[in-house]
Amino acid sequence: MESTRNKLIEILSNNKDQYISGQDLSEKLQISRSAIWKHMNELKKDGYEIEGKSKKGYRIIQFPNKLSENTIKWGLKTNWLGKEVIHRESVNSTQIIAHDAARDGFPNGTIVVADEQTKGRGRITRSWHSRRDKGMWLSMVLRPEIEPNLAPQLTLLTATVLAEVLESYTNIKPQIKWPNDILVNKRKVAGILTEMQAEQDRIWYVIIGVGLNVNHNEKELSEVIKREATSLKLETNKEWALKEIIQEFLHTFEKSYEYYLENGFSNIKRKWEHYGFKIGQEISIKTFNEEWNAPFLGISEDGALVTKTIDGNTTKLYSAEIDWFR
Ligand code: BT5
Repeated sequence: MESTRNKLIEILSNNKDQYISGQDLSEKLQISRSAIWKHMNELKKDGYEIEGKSKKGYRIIQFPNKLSENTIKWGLKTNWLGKEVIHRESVNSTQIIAHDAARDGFPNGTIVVADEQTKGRGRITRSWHSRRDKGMWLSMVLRPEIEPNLAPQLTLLTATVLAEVLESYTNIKPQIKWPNDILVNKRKVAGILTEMQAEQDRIWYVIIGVGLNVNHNEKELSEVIKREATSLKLETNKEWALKEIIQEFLHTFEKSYEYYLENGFSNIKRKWEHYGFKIGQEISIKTFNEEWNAPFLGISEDGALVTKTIDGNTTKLYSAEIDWFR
């Protein structure tokens, strides 16, 4: 049922400028014309605008803007990521829902998407502004068979995926600020939050949360973050279809994640360093109890920040805040 509908959407999408007859569709999909008619009605319920003309056939006029489990799934090209979608209009945080889902046994690849978050989370105790319908507020439930100490690599992997998707899809030039911020023109457009449940040598599950500002105009970026944040719309002067960005992200993530599980981190490291912000330059570093300036030398094979200590020795940092000189 679901795959027939996906195929139907694919055929309609590939024939946007012409009508395709009920007969053609019924042959291509190997279902009756009345079954096609039923599928069309389902699509309309989810916001697709489809024109049906007798003698000519069907043509898609408008794809839905609103998100729903169906609109996210239909046309999604992944094999396992996002096969289970939990969509809510308003939630405190998609991370919380995803943790619950993971504990309740939802499968690897389940995603949680919300139109709005009232208590979106950043790292530590920071918050994430998630205005209704303006961005991608998404969490993924993953059950990777890797050692818990490698989990930070997943944040870096996610950052490279976001950077790649933004670059290829919107044509902007993103940069990644270690470890988890995506910047465009030095302003933050996206953030990533990785949380996990693990034992000493085994991960039960990982929740990767991604927040991406998409269609905010200047006023809609809240006062607090306005100076440091941006959205795709502000950078490109156009509105973007959330559904398509989500599908593009999931598709690219799935490929990259599978490659990582099979081949390890080195490819991701290379990509990350390609997008890395301030690599080779002086940055300011803040750890739990110290603050100093040092060159940002790159990232290590295990995903740490490589820099120098105050005494000038090369060192790896696993958690720190970095800043730069504006
Ligand atoms: C992050 O934390 O950047 C991780 C953000 C993860 C958000 C996603 S949305 C889906 C999922 N559900 C959640 O509840 N969270 C995840 P951090 O590096 O700590 O950055 C937080 C800081 O970014 C804040 O203190 C603000 O300064 C800034 N900030 C908050 N909202 C922002 C926004 N919408 N755009 C840009 N910057 C923002």
